[in-house]
Amino acid sequence: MSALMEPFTTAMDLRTGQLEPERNVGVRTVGDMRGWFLANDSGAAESVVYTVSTMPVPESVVELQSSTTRIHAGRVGDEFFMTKGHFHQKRDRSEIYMTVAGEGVLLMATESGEYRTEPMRPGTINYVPGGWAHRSVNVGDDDLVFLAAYIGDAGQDYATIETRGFPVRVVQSGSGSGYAVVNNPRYHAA
Ligand code: PAN
Ligand code: ZN
Repeated sequence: MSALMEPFTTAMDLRTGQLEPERNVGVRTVGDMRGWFLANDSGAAESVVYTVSTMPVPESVVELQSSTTRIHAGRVGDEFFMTKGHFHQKRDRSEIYMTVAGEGVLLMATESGEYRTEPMRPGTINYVPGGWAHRSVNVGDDDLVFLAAYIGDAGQDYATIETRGFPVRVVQSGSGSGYAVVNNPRYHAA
């Protein structure tokens, strides 16, 4: 029998989402996300859209993966900064998001093109059932920070979203931090 994992603790600053110790960080820039936004980016390709800090846990069904995501405030064209979004590789694997800071929209969609939006603000706990692709969008003026916890062997399938997109986009509307959910002209249904 293999050795048990060592327990470990991470401290999160509840105002900023900063982790101590910091965990394995992935960075997505505007340049990395070319083609994911509808507009061609006119801004700096090296601008950071979001970072993801992932806990060091094996990708096994008996474990719980978790990560902290920080989406900066900004837009490409009229579209707010957002995560790429994905289905889980194992489609039936579910997930929980808890928002720590900022204001966002959690966009979810099924393979058949149904979609839902749910609010994200400090203290909200969103449940993402199996079968729903999920993308988070920062519609506020500050960083959107949230903790995600998911079944360890879920895996992330980005290719399906890269090919088909989400049925809708979350765009700026009016002045300030108003937003609207509009059809995505590039969406390809399954
Ligand atoms: C989250 C996401 C994270 C970044 O941990 O992976 O917010 O979004 P993308 O993975 O779409 O770039 C999650 O949903 N994990 O399954
Ligand atoms: Zn996920």
